[in-house]
Amino acid sequence: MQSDWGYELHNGPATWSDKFPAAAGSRQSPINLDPSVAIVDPTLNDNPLKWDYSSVKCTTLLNTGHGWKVQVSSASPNLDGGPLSNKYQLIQFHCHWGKNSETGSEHTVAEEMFPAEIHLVHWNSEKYESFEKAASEEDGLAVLGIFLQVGDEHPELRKLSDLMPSVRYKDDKLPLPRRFDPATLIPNNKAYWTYPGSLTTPPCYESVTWIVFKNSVQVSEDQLEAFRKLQSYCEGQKPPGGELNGCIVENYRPPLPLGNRELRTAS
Ligand code: 1SD
Ligand code: ZN
Repeated sequence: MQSDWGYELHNGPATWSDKFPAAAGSRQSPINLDPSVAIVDPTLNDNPLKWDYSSVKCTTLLNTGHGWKVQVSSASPNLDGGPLSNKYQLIQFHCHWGKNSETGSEHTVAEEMFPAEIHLVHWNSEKYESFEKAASEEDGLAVLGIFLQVGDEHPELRKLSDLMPSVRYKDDKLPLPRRFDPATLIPNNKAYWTYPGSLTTPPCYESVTWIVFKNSVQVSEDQLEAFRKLQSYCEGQKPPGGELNGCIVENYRPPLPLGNRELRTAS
């Protein structure tokens, strides 16, 4: 079955608020991260942002029809500090990318796009019972955003990019055969921007504390090409046509206004 939203003209970001009213709100994501409007808030370092994924198991690689996603099992919280007042737990990570390396990221930096952006999605497991309950609460989710830049191959990500042909079609999934460490997706320099925002896909709930790293990590053009070969329809079905012709590319939402929100950085 085709999803009722996507990234083409007829079902793309400009149409989402017809079916998902939150998409028209004033706390939406992504945004342009403009260094000249960021407020320097040294108190973000009073209790530094920290993560520990040592007990996390990355279980399944899935083609959602909108991208690839890795499902994670984790018994305890693994992210806290920085802008967060509670402890959060990793549930999944996924990626957004373009049709070529000129486009792809959701957040922009001084209006510049990166070729891709990874999202590590966490839920507030100290305050809420489940991801589902947390997903629509104002302090329910925390997402770490990481920009990908074209350069050297990312050796850990290769464990996923090599598997893309096995999840070519929507709903294809695969247990991950080798241990994957999500911490390798985070740049060595931990500087970040943070602001209150939303899911960047329907239902666009305004529930996310965004933490986007200033430094990017490198991936090879071949690794991005492997992502671009994924298809948005199920195996055996006819490609849906439309301008993307069933290819999962351009799966990013363009930036929305910051409005009267604060964009903060520690230094
Ligand atoms: O796009 C993802 C979506 O796939 C889903 O994972 C959601 C969390 O339920 O998060 C959004 S995003 O805001 O992390 N892009
Ligand atoms: Zn995302």
